[in-house]
Amino acid sequence: MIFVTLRDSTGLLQVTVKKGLVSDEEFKKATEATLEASVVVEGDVHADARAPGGVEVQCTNFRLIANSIEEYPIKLGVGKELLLDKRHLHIRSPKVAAILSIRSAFSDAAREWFKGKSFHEVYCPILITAACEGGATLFPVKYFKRKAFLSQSVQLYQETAIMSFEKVYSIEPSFRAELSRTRRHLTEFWQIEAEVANADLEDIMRVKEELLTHIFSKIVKDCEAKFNFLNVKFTPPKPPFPRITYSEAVERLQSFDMKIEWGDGLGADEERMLSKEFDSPFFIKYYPRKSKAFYHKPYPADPELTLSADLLAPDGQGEIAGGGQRIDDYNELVQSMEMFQLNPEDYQWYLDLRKFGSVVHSGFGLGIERTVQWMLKLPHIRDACLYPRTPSRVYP
Ligand code: NSS
Repeated sequence: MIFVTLRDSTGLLQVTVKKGLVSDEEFKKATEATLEASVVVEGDVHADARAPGGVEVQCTNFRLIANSIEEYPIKLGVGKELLLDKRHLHIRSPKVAAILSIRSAFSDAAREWFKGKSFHEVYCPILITAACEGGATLFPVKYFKRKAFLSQSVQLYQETAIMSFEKVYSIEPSFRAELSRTRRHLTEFWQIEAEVANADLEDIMRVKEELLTHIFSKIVKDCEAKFNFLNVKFTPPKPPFPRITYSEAVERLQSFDMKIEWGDGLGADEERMLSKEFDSPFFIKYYPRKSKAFYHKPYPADPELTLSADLLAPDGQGEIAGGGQRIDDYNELVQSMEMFQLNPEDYQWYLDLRKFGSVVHSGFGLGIERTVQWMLKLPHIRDACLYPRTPSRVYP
């Protein structure tokens, strides 16, 4: 008798191929089948508590469709680099598939929430000419006789679309030529981004909070078996998420003897330290102007600060979403561009939005891989991708 473990999109199934129950020719084929061969099996299903899924199929008809023509390179104990080089094969592993399907459920749940709240999905360009998040991390692309870049965020284009739709969202890739080799940086990642007309900072923080609350509760219900299979316990955090200010964050860090001055950006170490203080995602708001991108609206009561709010996840994960209120005044935006040494000429279309009937508006971007990494306690962000892209990896 031969035991075959069969895998399809629904999971694993144990099959027994017994001499006498199949033809001699079929039995021979079953003995020849190698690891990862593709086969078709017909048979009778029997309950068997020892088998994965609690059932076993006794085969009555066995067809070998295609055998492996070399030894399968992925075996127990192979190193992480080999698994990444062979990612095109490793994604067949039920563990990888479970992570990827939770990620897929994540964007499904987001779409469901946006739809219920009358947001319009917009599809923004990836080939762009003006930086959203600063020139240092732009990927240049030769665009015929011109120079273009890969999008870092669809935000600026979403800001144009709210003038038609008021509430928009997009689920699109972002690219950053960041040489950061950390467990939470990719050069290509996906964001769920939203932009809302007539919404201020507090409004957009609530949108972020409600969206995530919906995603978390929907996923744990719909993907319960996958969480169990991955042996991950995830308890959806309850809103409202705690809110602290940037200045409070700096004071806390200084009280832990971390070397940080008011005005510095919060790096990975600072975020990790702060995120150990909370057991649910939490907001940090009012970041200083110089630590944030040019489009953030200064806080009217203290123009050194911005009407911004990042969302950080606990357990050492750190930032998973960024956003806030945008500058809606033409002159203020031109001044800000100058302050950040950007050329207003490059942003004519973006400035036009402030010339012709500007409105108060706010938005955010949520990193999908970072959030999935946190939910599933993955050691590295690349585990949350079908094909991770990092400074040292664009293959396969
Ligand atoms: O740079 S962000 O903080 N903000 C923006 O791009 C805004 N323009 C979004 C908006 O308001 N529409 O990036 C947003 C999120 C951030 O919180 C992370 O979760 C994720 O995007 N992110 C990354 N994930 C993986 N790798 C890298 N390098 C990365 N950079 C940002």
